[in-house]
Amino acid sequence: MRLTAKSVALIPAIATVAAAAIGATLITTPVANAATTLAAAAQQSGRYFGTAVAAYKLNDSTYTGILNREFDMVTAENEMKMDALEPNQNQFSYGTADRIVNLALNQGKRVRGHALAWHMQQPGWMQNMGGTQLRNAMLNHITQVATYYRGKIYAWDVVNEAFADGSSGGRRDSNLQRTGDDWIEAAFRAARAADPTAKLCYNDYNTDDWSHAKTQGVYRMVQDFKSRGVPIDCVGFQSHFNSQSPVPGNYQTTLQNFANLGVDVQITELDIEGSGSTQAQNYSRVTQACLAVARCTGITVWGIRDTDSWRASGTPLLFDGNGNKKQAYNSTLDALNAGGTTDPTTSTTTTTTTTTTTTTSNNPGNGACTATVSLNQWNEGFVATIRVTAGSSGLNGWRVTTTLSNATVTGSWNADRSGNSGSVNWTNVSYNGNVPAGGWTEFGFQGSGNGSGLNPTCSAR
Ligand code: 9MR
Repeated sequence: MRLTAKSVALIPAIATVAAAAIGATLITTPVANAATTLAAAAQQSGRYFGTAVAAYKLNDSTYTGILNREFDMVTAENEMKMDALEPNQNQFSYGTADRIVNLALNQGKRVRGHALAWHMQQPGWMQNMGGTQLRNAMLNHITQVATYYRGKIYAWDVVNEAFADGSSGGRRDSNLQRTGDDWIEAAFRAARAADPTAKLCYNDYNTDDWSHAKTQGVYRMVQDFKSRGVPIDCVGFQSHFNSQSPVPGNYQTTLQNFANLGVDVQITELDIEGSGSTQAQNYSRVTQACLAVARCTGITVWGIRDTDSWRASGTPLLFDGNGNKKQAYNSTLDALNAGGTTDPTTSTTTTTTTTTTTTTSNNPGNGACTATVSLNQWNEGFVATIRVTAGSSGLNGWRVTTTLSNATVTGSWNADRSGNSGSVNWTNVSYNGNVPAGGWTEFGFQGSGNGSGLNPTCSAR
C-alpha cells in the first residue's frame, strides 16, 4: 500500500505500525496538510531536501527562483573541491565557494561541504605528490578548509569515493591511498579537530545495492571506525541511477543496515535518468526508502533542472529545462508529504566518544622508543605528525614530550595530551599503545604559530 498525505492524515496509526515493524525507537510524523515545496515537505519529518548548486548559475533568475523556493540544503557542485579551494599549495581561494555558502546561509539554508579529500579534482601541485608530503598536504588542506568554514557546515564529505568498483570490496588505488591505509581515518580525525560541530561523512557511489562488494567494503570500514572511535557521523549514498545502474530492490535495506551501525545516512547526489511515470516511480521509491529509515536525515539532488545536470542528456532531475516541475517532482513531493520516521537522537550533532577494542599484542615487555616529527608549516600554523617507533622489545604504552616554544596546539588525534604550549606531554590512547618491536604508530596535531623545534622525545610507560 502506498500512503498518500491524505491517507496518513486520516489513519496515522498505519504509520506507527510501519515504524514499529522497523524495530527502532521511532517517532512517526503523519502529515495533516500537504506542503507545497520539497523543503517544507521534508521538514515535516525533520529532514532536509537539498540540491547541488553551481556558482556560475547564480545570475540565472529561473535557477535561483527554484533554488530559493524549493531547497533548504545546498552542496557546491564543484566549488569546494580541493582544486577549487587550494589552487596553489597553502594559498586558499574561497571567493567562489563563499558566494554559494553565503547565499545559502543568508536564506536560512544549510550547507553540505563537498569534499575535503578525493582522488579526483586535485590541484595540479598535489596530483604528483606522494608519501608523507602528500599526507601532510591533505591534512593541511582539511585542517585549513574545515577551520575556515567552522560553524557554517552541516556535514562534510570528508572522504569521497575511496573504494574500488567491481568485486574486490577493497580500496581504490590512488595517490592518497598509497600514503597508507590509514589515510581515511587520519582525514576524519583532522576534520573533527578543525570543526567539532560538523557531521563527518564518508561519501561514495555504487554503494546502494547491499549485495555489492563495494557496499560491503564501505560497511566494514564504517563498522571498524565505529568500533575504534574514529570520528565518523554519517555515510552519503550518491545514488546516481540509470538503466545500467537502476535503483536496487534492497536500497532501503542498505540504508537501514548502515544506519544500524550508529551513523546517519544521507542521499547526497540523487539523479535518476528517464522520464514520465517510470522516472517518477523511481524517485518516489528512493524518497520512501529514506523516509522509512529513521536516521536517513535528508536527500540532495544533483542539480535543479535537467539542463543543469552533469548528465543532461538523461534528463535525470526534477525540473525540466524551462524550470517546470516534472512528474518526478510531484511523486517526490507526495512521498515527502506522506511523512516518515525520525530518530530523536539525530536532531543535533553528536560528538563521537571513543570506544575502543584492545589491539592484541604479543609483546609483553616495555622497551625504549624513538619519536620523529614530520612538519607541514604554513604562514600562521602547522600540522605535525609524530611517529613513535618501538625499540627491540616492543611497547605496552608510550609517552612523548614535545616543546612548543612559539606555538599552541589547536587540535590533535591518536594521542592524549596534557597542556597546549611549552612542554607538552602526549600519551598513547587505548588502541595504539601496543607497538611490536621495531614497529611504529603515529599521532598528530595541528597548531598555530611556529612548529619548528618540537624536538620530540619518547619513553615507555
Ligand atoms: O557534477 C560535477 C561535474 O560538474 C564535474 O565536472 C565532475 C568532475 O569530476 O564532478 C561532478 O560531480 C561529481 C561529484 O563531485 C562526486 N560524485 C560524482 C559527481 C558526478 O561526477
